[in-house]
This record gives sequence, structure tokens and C-alpha cells, in this order.
Amino acid sequence: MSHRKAFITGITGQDGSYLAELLVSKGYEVHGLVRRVALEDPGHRLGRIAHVRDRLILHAGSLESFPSLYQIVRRVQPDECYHLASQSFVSYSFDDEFSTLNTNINGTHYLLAAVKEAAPACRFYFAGSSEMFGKAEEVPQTELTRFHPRSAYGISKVAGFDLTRNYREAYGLYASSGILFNHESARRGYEFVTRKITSGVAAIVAGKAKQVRLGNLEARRDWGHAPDYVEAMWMMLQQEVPDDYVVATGETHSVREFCQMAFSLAGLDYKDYVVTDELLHRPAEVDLLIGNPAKASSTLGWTTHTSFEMLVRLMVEADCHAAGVSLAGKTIGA
Ligand code: NDP
Ligand code: GDR
Repeated sequence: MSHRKAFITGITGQDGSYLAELLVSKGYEVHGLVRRVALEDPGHRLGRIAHVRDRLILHAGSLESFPSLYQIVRRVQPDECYHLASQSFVSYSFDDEFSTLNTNINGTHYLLAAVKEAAPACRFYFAGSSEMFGKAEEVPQTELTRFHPRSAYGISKVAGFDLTRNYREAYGLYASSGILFNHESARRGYEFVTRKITSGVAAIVAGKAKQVRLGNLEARRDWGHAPDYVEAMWMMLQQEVPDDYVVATGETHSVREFCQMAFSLAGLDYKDYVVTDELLHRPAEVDLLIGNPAKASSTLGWTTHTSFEMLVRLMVEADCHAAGVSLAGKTIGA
């Protein structure tokens, strides 16, 4: 078993929770950054890590505060630092560009500076995003595709990516970025389109809702399963040399196709339930994303284990289970 120490920011989020599980299973001593309010309201805010909570060491701090990050890094002396915390909802970044840019850019900068000063041998992972490609200039996108972000969120991730590369080149920090395409799961936040659809299907089957209101149904994304993607993060930090990697399935589907599949699993026609709303369209949309994971596959040995249909099914089933209904509409246990 390993005695390595890992520090995860964003440990309460979708990816942080799966990564914490993975690292605990590998024998790491796992430390996590949480906001103070999370410790005050653990039932609500630590839900995704409740099942591994007793094997984690949580530290109160914030991306907004360099001293808080510096002190934690200095005390913990992690061998690996996974920087996942961010304002991650693209849509919200149009409503509040300033806080998205401040939190995501400064937070990444503070953490890089803290690691450089307080634990320079620590290996650093930055959660980059396919949103950096934005109005993508080629299909599929690779590590060499030029960035053209279309939101404050995308811009903040390009800045974080550049900061990470610069700390690697200027200060010799072991720092890698994953350029991860959309990845979903039963732990996905309800504001993201996949979970909005699958929780909507469950609510309709349970008789608690009549429709799902969505924006652009034609946007296309490369959707994978989050547990597969946190494996890639870990693999990146096990390489001899730090580098950047696209992590994706190499398949793309529209929001409409996601709806079609999710509703059909419950024996329903999405056209009877999905309502489109202009207000849910974004001021600048990212129309088509599809990644080429060839480098991650050949260098890391990474591969996805979950097909699009498996992903939709596991999310719909989990939401139906939580709503107390089976896919056939029967109450579980009835
Ligand atoms: P989530 O939105 O599920 O989690 C975000 C995490 O960041 C939460 O733990 C949240 O804490 C924390 N956080 C937000 N703001 C702050 C702050 N100011 N101080 C401290 N912590 C903060 O995101 P995901 O797990 O889906 O994504 C993880 C990372 O990967 C993000 O950086 C995201 O941008 C990026 N990414 C995600 C992809 C995806 O498809 N999921 C694809 C590509 C990149 P709290 O619980 O307190 O709110
Ligand atoms: P995205 O995910 O912006 O790709 O960012 P999201 O699920 O929010 O949107 C995907 C696409 O669906 C369209 N859409 C809607 N989206 C939402 N949220 N709600 C709706 O009602 C709706 N209707 C249509 C959107 O316009 C968009 O085209 C996610 C986040 O996890 C980021 O943090 C991450 O970096 C990227 O994935 C890769």
C-alpha cells in the first residue's frame, strides 16, 4: 500500500468525490479543501463524500484566500495536488463573469504559488476543460487544437491552463493539465443538462412533474462517465514527465439525442415532455465538441469503460431509484 499524501480541492464536487474514493482505495492519505460552511452543514454539503468521510482529512479554506491555501499545503506537504475546485457552471459564468474569473484564475494562481513555495516537489494537476476549445477550429479536438473560449468560464480555464504550463516551464514544477471533455454520473449537479434530463425523467415517471424545460437541443457534446475520468487524472501524475492530455470518448451526441435515449428508457417519447425555452439559450454557445483521446490512450494507457447508452441508463436508473420508481413506472417495493 502507498503512503503517499494527496490534496484535493473541490473534493465535495462530482469529480472530487470519485477521485477521493479512488485514492483512498490506492492507500493514499487523502486531504481535501472544503469551505467552512461545508463543515457547519455536513449533511447537506458533504453528501457526495459521506461514505468515505471517515477516511478523509478535511481542511477549511477557500480559493479566494492565498494564506488559507498556503498554510494547508505547508502543513500537509502533499505528494500530489489535484486542483478541481472552481465555479464550474458555464451558464452561470454569463451571469457573473467577474466572480467566475476571480475565483477560477486567482484560485489556480494562489494554489500554484502555494505549492511552489511550500511543497515544490508536489505533483500538480489542473482541471482544464474542453470549453477552452469553445468555437472549435478543428474536429476532433486534440492537445494541439487552438483555444477559442466562448464564456468567462472557458477564458478562466485557458488562463489556468497557461498558468499551470508556465509554472512547469518557468519554475520546474511538476504540473500537468487534463483537457477533460464533459463527464457525467449519478453524482452530477442538477443544473447540468444531463442530470436535468435524467432527474426530469424520474420526476415525470413518479408523477411529480409534467415537463422538462431546456435550452439548445442541437448542441453536441462528447459525454463520458466521471469515474473513468478521475482515473486519467491519477494516471497523469504517475508519468515521469508532466504533460497535458485530452480525455474524451471520441464520440459526440446532441442534447436532443440524450433526451431521446433517456426518455425512451422509461418508455416515453421526449417530444411529449421536453419544452424549449429561449431564456435557457446561452449568449455564446459551444456547438460541437468531440475529443481525440489518442495521446491519453497511447501514453497513459487510459480508455473509457462506459458507452453513451450505459451512461444514460445508469443516470436514469439512479434518479428513478432515488425517486422511488422503477423504469416501468412502478413504485419500488410495491
Ligand atoms: P462540481 O461543480 O461538481 O464541483 C466543484 C467543486 O469546487 C465543489 O467541491 C465546490 O465546493 C468547489 N468550489 C467552488 N468554488 C470554490 C471556492 N471558491 N473555494 C473552494 N472550493 C470551491 O465540478 P466537477 O466535479 O464536475 O468538476 C471538477 C473540475 O473539473 C472543475 O474545475 C470543472 O470546472 C472541471 N471540469 C469538469 C468537467 C465535467 O464535465 N464535470 C469537464 C472539464 C473540466 P462546494 O461544494 O463548497 O460548492
Ligand atoms: P457544459 O455543460 O456547459 O458543456 O459544461 P452543461 O450540461 O451545462 O451544458 C451542455 C450543453 O447543453 C445545452 N443545454 C443546457 N444546459 C443546461 N445546463 N441546462 C439546460 O437547460 C440546457 N439546455 C440545453 C447547453 O447550452 C450546452 O450546450 C460542462 C461543465 O461540467 C464544465 O465545468 C466543463 O468544463 C464542461 O462541461 C466540459
